Amino acid sequence: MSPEILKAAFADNLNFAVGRPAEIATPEDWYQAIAFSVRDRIMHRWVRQFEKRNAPDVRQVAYLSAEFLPGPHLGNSLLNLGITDNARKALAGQDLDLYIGLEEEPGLGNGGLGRLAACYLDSLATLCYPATGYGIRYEFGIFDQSIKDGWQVEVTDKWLLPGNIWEIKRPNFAQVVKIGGHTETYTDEHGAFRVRWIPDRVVVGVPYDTPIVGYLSDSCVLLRLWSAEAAQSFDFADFNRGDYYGAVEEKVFSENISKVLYPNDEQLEGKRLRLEQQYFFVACSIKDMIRLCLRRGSTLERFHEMFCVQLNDTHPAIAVAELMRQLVDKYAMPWERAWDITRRTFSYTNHTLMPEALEKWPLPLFGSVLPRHLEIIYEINRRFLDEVRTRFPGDEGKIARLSIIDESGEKYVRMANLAMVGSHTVNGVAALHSELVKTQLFPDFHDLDPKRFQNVTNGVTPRRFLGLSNPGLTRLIDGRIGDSWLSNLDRLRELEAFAGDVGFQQDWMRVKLENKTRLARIIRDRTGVVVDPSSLFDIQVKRIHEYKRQHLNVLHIITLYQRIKHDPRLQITPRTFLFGGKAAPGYFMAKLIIKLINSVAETVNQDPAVRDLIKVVFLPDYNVKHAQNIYPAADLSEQISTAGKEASGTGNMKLSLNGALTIGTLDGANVEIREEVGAENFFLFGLTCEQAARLRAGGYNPGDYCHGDPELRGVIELIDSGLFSHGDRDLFRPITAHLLERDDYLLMADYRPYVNCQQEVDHAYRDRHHWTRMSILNVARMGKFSSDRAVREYADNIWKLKPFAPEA
Ligand code: NBG
Repeated sequence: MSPEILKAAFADNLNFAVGRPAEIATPEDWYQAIAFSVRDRIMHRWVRQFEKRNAPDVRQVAYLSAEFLPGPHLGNSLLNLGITDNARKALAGQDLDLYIGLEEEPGLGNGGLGRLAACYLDSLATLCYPATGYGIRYEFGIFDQSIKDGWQVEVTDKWLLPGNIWEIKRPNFAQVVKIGGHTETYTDEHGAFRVRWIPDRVVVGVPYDTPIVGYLSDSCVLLRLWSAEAAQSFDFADFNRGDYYGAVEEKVFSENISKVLYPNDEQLEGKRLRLEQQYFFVACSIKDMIRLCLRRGSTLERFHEMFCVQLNDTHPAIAVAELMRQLVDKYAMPWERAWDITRRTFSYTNHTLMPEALEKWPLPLFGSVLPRHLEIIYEINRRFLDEVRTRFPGDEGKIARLSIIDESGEKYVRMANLAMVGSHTVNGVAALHSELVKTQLFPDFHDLDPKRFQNVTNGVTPRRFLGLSNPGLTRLIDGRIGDSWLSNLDRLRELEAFAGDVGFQQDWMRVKLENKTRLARIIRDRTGVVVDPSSLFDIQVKRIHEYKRQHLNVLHIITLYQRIKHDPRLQITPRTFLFGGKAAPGYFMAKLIIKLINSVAETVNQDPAVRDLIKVVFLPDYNVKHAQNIYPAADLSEQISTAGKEASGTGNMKLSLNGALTIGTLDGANVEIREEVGAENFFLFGLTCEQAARLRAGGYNPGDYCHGDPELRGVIELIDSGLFSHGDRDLFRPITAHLLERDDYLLMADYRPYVNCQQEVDHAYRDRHHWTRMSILNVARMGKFSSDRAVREYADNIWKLKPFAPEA
């Protein structure tokens, strides 16, 4: 696509799609014109792809996920189409990056889980797999975070306000979804006993389609997001009776279903609307697949040959019962046959061991929203438990644990058990996590059928997270090993040969410094804090959660602060500590940790005794867009969760891919990152998962650690003294009291090893050539963590999916 053609396209779209001649066009208008032009270029791939995907013998994957976090589209689409440079030329004199930066991101996810789904779409498209991502078009995505007086304030997200050029509404593929009501039995025309569901509400799901284009692949996949609308905009019966408001009310009620994304970590139990959301998008998606299957002239007997469906965590697990309902109730298929098809269709990825995130629904609530599904689940469960009884006669404990219904107290439907029973394969998201899924989470299912368990270690797309975010490093790498590594990340290995090359190291340091200088400007503009780009950038960006232990990082900062105060001549490596991340609005401790970070920042940054040796920054509103500016500037990546708690992590991969060294525990994918980059290029500390378990089993007493370590005691006392809280001695007491009395996440036990390890970091950074060598080796050895590798593993081992042959 030559610059001339693009230039003409921009001008045309500015005139005809945006309707603003160049003389009066604002940057927003230009953004739109460019976006329309890029979308046009994607369109013909999309049309061809649709035909190919729906050809009679093609099997495709449907990735069902309540969350997708794609990030802004324009920059990435330009990169993937290979036209960024020509677009720049076409805009001679104008600032393409300014326009790219104007795009609102679709924040349709909380964090790692939604972002992983987006990385997988990028890889599915790049590798030419036939795929559709199905999800919810939330009108309000994850809240925007601002910081007032050190506290998080949630502001409603308004991503759709400026309009969304990347989506196309498809009212002709809308689906009707039933909710509530009751069931009835009847005898059909063949004399067979049947059940029907009489709902008390129906809503319409309207799909909005966004094409996701692959990297230089000529291919794209479809992201189909469902939006809820009222069955009729007006109930004319009510309207004619004069009840105008009553009629409108129904519309508002229906539209509520796709209104807002629920922030995770919060107590979701009993949130009816959340269950309705899950069912809503699952029902629309299953019906859409059935429609496509029948449209291809196939019978539903072959459903599982046309579609494999991946359940991204348990949020879409109701799909198991919904497919059964469709096959048995609507298409009159015998139960056994329908169950066989269902089991061959689904596979399930588990993304967490945290008990509070394992979804369960109170039985009465579940039955009132989905009465028919509850009956179907009972029948699935009855048959399943009968099988279990024959294999493990008399083991009632096992039966109770395997049951889809939790009957230990108040009754619940366990979504993870439903997903397990209804899937042919379950996988965890890192080697360690997949082991824990077998041994801790589902040991009884593992006894029953060990072959069903697999591991697929997460991966991230190098396109967005290196090619797009870090053009400086990309150019440097291209200059040495060519540019094919972006679609074959293993080729980064070739950089190993240059790890000791002083010239290359200098270029590497220069790029890092440029990235840090850019981030320093952003920090100054957004927070007013001035940081030194030559200091060590120590970065922890991720959701705020006690298990991720941002407060352990804070304890280290206060330790350094204390040391500097005690010894005015102390020499340490100057550091900038950067935090970013949102806390669930209802998670008190997480919000207090944000306040603590900001309070420590305020005190430390202003204290002249610190001599600017340390700076602490909390960058508000961490999201994909901001992440893209942060990763390239990191020297040190904080991956310090309590071992056994972080399923995988993906930020750890993105940071390392951008040349940061990791300080981390043996948790999640850290274990494999360390294996790949080499123990000598990784700062390891802390308890292992087994040690943590033993410590807890032996009666952990966090107070002992504190009393036995004067420095740690000093840190806790400093927090309790009110120094960071304008004299308020109680403000942070919930944190310190928890640490001393319970310390669920073992910060006290890991404190000393962590602080000592940080000292090693401090020393290592002084030898810049050695540090740079380690940084180069980290990048060179990140090939495994490409989402291309992960998607290939899913396709080969779980979905049994073949890519399209490349076009001639
Ligand atoms: C998250 C885990 C992360 C993991 C992502 C993607 C949930 C429920 N889980 O460790 O906490 O990297 O999933 O797999 O959001």
